[in-house]
Amino acid sequence: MTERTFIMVKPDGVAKGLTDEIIGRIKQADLRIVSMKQINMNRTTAERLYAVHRGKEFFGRLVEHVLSGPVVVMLVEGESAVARMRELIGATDPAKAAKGTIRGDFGSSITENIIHAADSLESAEYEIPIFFKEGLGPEFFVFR
Ligand code: FUP
Repeated sequence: MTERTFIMVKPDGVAKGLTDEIIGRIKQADLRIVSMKQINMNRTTAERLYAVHRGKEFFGRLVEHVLSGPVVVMLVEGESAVARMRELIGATDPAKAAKGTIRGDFGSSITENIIHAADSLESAEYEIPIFFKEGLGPEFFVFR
C-alpha cells in the first residue's frame, strides 16, 4: 500500500551535516520526498509532536533537544513508507540499533538519535498536518 509518513532530522542530525546522507538513503529505499523544509521549532509545536510522551521521565529532555537547533521535516511517500522508514532509522537507542541503520551508524545517545520517523499510519496522520498543509501559496505544498 502507498503510504505517507512524517520524518524529522533532529538538531543533532542537522548539526552533524547528515541531511544529504539521509535524503540519499530515503531515495535508495525507493521512497519519495513529497515536501521538505528546514525550520526552527517552537515549544508549542514540539510539545504537540511529542504529546504521547507527555508525563514520561524523558519528555523534558526530548523537547529541549528538538528546540536546540534547526530540524528538517519531511513528508515521505511510497510503498509501505511507514515500515520502510522505521527499518531505515533503526532502534530508538543507537547503542542497540543495527549497523547500516541511520541511528546505528550516526546516533550518539537515546536523546541524540539523529532522526524521528512516525511509528504507525495513525501517528503519521497525526504528525504530518502539524508541519505540512496542502494548498496553494508559499506556506503550502502541492502533491505531484
Ligand atoms: P522512536 O519512535 O524510535 O523515536 O522512540 P519513542 O517513540 O519510544 O521515543 C521518542 C523519542 O523519545 C526518542 F526518539 C528519544 C526519546 N526517548 C528518550 O530520550 N528516552 C527514552 O527512554 C525513550 C525515548
